[in-house]
Amino acid sequence: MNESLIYPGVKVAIMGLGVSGRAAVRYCLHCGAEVFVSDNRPEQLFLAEEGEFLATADIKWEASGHSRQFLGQAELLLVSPGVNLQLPLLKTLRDDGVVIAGEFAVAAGQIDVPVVAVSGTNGKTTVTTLIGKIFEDAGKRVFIGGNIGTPLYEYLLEPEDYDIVVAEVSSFQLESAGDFFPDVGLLLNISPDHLDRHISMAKYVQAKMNLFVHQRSGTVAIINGDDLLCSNLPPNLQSVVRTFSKKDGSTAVISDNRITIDVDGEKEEYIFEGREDTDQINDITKMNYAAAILAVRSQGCTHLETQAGLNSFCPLPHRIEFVAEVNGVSYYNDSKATNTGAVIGALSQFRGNVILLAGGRDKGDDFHLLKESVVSKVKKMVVLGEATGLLEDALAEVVDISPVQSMEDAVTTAAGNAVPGDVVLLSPACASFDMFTSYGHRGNEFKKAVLTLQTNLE
Ligand code: UMA
Repeated sequence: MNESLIYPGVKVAIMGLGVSGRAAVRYCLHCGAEVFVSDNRPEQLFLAEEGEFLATADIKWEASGHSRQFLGQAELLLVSPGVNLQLPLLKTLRDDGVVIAGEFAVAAGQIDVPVVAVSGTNGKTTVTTLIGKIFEDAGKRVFIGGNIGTPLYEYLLEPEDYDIVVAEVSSFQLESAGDFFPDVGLLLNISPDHLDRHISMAKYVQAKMNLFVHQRSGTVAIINGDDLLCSNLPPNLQSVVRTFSKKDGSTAVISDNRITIDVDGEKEEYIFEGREDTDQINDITKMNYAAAILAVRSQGCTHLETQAGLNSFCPLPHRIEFVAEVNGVSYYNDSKATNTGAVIGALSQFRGNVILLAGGRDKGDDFHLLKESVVSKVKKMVVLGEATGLLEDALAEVVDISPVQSMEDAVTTAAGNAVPGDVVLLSPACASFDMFTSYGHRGNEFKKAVLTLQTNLE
């Protein structure tokens, strides 16, 4: 354990009072710190949304923006994941001597059990959940947290005894993670995402590599051996590197319906089955499973425990999720695909004849990256939301595109253009916040529209 950054009397400012910020406040107060909260929501909205929480916490606060005067009172500034570290104010505060840190820098150093941390552009939540489940089924007491939704501070606030922590960690969290290092770090894949925040791919990759930079000897780095960006590891790595890949010679090798791993020279096999209309259990899922297998096997789970956990794992909703077959057309909800890499991955799982529903809020992605997959798999696109124009600019020359105003329209337009054997796939390549509260909300609205269509046609 590291020395705690939070101790009695230390002045801590918390920037952003969301899920992470509220847990940070509770943890800092628990440790006896003096707490200042600063949030950029207009004061009225801030009070309406946070009034109840503020009434329970003895803190000073400012809203409607962040000021040097208020934040400068602190010795330590805890930034929420959504705070852009490039804000000029943060540089000023740093120059003023304020130490800036995030959830992982503060909390992970205080965790006294092994930490398995999962990052990557796509698949993080699935792999975090799967690893947690395998450990739990094997009898371990597991804390699952981080970007998945339960801030790591909660681990420190809960009196329960855990055996292991499994944390999902985003590039935002890795930017402010200080010298955090996981006992096992997994990097599943890297493709363009959040470029509105990271500005360049180089900076995004650099943030992801923070997962490994501070690892010590005896720790493990698990990376996607088929992803060049993941393989470009930082120099002087202290951890043992294990790879999962479709190539022979990797620690975990993925082939048709099995994953073979190398355990000290011995081969160990894991076998799967899946739906027939995608390529059995899809390749993306197999890569995720391979990463999870390497992680749990490195932390004491047996072959049998691992296979049992995999067998009983139910894939999470909104990820290439089969919804229904209506008039011979299969409908899939992949609302979690909020970047081009995820859409390319999803399309690769279908043989063709896809009607693709896409659009939403652009995150700085380059939609031209979809061209090749769209040409080979997509017969028509239906687009909605703020990114409609950008999608049309990038793809109208290679595919017929119909813009629509609502999810219901999207589904009926897709249905009107589909023939038996086609696949209608919601895989948006964008965030959902222009029209929905979350990707889950968007996926549920899609499913609702498909089920309405089914009812109307029956
Ligand atoms: N805020 C400010 N100033 C800023 C930015 C934000 O005051 O400059 C305020 C806003 O009023 C906002 C509040 O901060 O209401 C929320 O902060 P936040 O955006 O950091 O979000 P949290 O609610 O604290 O949730 C964060 C993660 N959110 C983001 O990274 C955007 C959650 O990941 C995570 O589950 C949670 O901490 C616990 O660790 C969500 C996410 O979308 C699921 N992550 C991205 C992804 O998965 O792609 C990275």
